[in-house]
Amino acid sequence: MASQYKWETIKEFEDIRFEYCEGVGKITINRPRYRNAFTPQTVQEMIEAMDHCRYDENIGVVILTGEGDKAFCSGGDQNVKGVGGYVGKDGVPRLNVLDLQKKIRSLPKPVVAMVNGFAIGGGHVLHVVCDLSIASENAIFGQTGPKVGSFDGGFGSSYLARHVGQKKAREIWFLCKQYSAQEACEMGMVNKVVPFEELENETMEWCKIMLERSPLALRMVKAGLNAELDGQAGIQELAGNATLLYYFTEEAQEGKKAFLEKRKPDFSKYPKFP
Ligand code: S0N
Repeated sequence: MASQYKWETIKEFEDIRFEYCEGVGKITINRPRYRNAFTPQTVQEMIEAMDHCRYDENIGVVILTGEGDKAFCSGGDQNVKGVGGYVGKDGVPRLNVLDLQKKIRSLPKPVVAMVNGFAIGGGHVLHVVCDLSIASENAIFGQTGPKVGSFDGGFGSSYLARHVGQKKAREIWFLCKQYSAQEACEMGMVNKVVPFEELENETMEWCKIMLERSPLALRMVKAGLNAELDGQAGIQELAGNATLLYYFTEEAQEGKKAFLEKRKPDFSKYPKFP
């Protein structure tokens, strides 16, 4: 896909490309030889890039995608799957993709899955946890767990069911069938389907619109939508955002000032809204 955007490398990695353009951070899984399957190292690199996106004030929206026109991501690399998880270069088995899922979910900025081919297994779960999914017409979606000796009973099941409903989520997991981009869109787990050549342009158009919106409003609404499903962890995030906003008020400043000035705080002048 020829890009009309001038992507600048933020940091060099082995398994991913991490780039920036016009307020957007783009993370591309760069293992096309394995249909962009992830190893513990790939995941670790994505975690580092997501963390960068969190702290970089120039980045307002993040795109997650895969290299080439064959796959977004085909899940865990079966070549390094050992007993107890995916074995990294250090010989330790891990399932660190769960940490990546949590990073995507709690990043206080929208994350868009730009699905350019197969989104399968743990790769399917990655698009599920992204805030929005834009797919090319050649994209194919599905879970393989019960066929290949794995499953994701966390976000990969419960959050998927929120998108497509319980019956359909069970079908996706129990039968391990593959679905076209159009079917995925009709099910409610993809926002838009476009020809492959238009995928990046369309995704960037969506990103540009979000970049024009209030970042705090986007942050709060993402936290609110997550909170309903994420129990105490979701409430913690939403409440943390409320605290952030409270810190901006004079009323909160008065509490701190009074402590430092060794006097009683005077909150009497602050409004008690109905
Ligand atoms: C993606 C598929 C459908 C593509 O088929 P296609 O186009 O016919 O290509 P192939 O010839 O099959 O593949 C080309 C080459 O790429 C290699 N390859 C493909 N996928 C993988 C992979 N996942 N790991 C390693 N190699 C892969 C092929 O082997 C082939 O190589 P050569 O040329 O040497 O033969 C098709 O490839 C496919 O079905 N792939 C496997 C999909 C799969 O089952 N993935 C693993 C699913 N499991 C997980 O992701 C585990 C993690 C997980 O589920 C989980 C568990 C708990 C909590 C969270 C998670 C989570 O991940 O979220």
